[in-house]
Amino acid sequence: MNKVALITGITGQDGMYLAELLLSKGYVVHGLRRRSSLANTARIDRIVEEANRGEQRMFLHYGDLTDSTNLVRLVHIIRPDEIYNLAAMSHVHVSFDTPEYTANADGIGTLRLLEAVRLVGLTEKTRVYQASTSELYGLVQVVPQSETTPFYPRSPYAVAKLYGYWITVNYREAYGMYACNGILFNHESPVRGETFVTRKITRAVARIASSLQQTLVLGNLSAKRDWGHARDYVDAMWRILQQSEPEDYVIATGQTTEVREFVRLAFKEVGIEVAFDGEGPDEYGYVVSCSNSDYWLSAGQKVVEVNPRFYRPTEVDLLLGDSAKAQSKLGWKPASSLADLVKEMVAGDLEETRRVVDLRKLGYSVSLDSE
Ligand code: NDP
Ligand code: GDR
Repeated sequence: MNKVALITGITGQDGMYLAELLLSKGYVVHGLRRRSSLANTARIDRIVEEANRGEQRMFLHYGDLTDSTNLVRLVHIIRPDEIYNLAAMSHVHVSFDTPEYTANADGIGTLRLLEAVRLVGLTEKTRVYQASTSELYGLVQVVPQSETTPFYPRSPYAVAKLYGYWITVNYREAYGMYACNGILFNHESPVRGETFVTRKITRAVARIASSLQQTLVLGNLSAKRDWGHARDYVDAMWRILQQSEPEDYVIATGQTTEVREFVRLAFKEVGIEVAFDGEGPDEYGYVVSCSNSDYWLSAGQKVVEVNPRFYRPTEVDLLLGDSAKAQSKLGWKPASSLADLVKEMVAGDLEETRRVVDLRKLGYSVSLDSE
């Protein structure tokens, strides 16, 4: 019998990679999608189509983590072997504007899902993965951060996820459920949401190189993140649910990089050398040299600006994970390097940019969204 999985957040970055992975392992995959006025399934349309060419192996259901009766009904109908709770309002900066909704979806939403499993009587059958986060460490006291490092959340998002973390532990201890937290550090890909910093940077690099954008406007350039590839990280999620005992795991690369350095690496991919000058809001990035004759950038040209509107009221300055436990118990390690990741992301955005340029050459009016 094929295993049955339910993925909440299937239309997001990780949902896409996880659905692909589970289908490749023979699972039947059910996904929770939100109703929206415009289609929100762009990331998974191809996967759904391929999965359902013969016998149907992928199913999408309307629902929302703020709607418990819907979750109970779906868990009752699907009776999943595994649930991956990836749905969340996942943007740290936005959570300062929508703190109550974030708490509802990311914190109580996790409870609703666990409670659905319990109410339907599936505590012995269904294994639950909770998408916990390195943001829990927040105001970091210990470097690197592992499963035993104390938490100090620094945003409404992280505080909501703290509740999600502990309610998962509590359902494991109280009801003997196989429920686990993956404490994942930042992971990115060409389908990363456009307002997270890596994708914002790679998209801007492609557009600036193609003369579709003048400058990249960012916030705190000194923040340091442990960035991995989403494809590697969904593999860790799956492994976490295949063990004999339910436990929590840190998933990270063990390398940390400044936002400023990510910018430099991304521009380097298109042959543009960038340097930085100034400090705080007065800092800017400028072109030192451009070795690609396709691009019309000249030395001294300003390509990066800092605007405090992208600063957060409370920031997480430094994240660096220690995934030794996952490496020894799950046999997991990241396959992609940061250099591979930057290359793949810039290539993806260049392709998108070329499409826009080509359409404009044909006389079509194509508008570009921006942050
Ligand atoms: P995305 O923002 O790309 O995807 C989030 C998903 O959740 C989308 O499918 C979104 O739907 C859905 N969603 C949002 N709110 C609700 C809701 N109220 N009810 C149902 N679905 C909802 O996130 P990622 O794929 O990057 O991350 C997956 C999970 O992992 C998230 O929980 C995130 O907080 C967590 N995480 C992510 C890390 C990362 O670096 N990527 C690191 C650590 C943890 P829609 O498409 O309609 O918006
Ligand atoms: P993060 O990711 O907050 O770590 O949360 P994000 O890419 O948003 O920020 C990373 C760092 O970059 C700094 N930064 C900017 N960030 C954004 N978004 N936009 C900017 O213009 C900008 N300029 C500088 C930020 O201040 C921050 O320090 C991500 C999400 O995926 C969470 O859901 C997940 O839990 C954590 O990673 C681990």
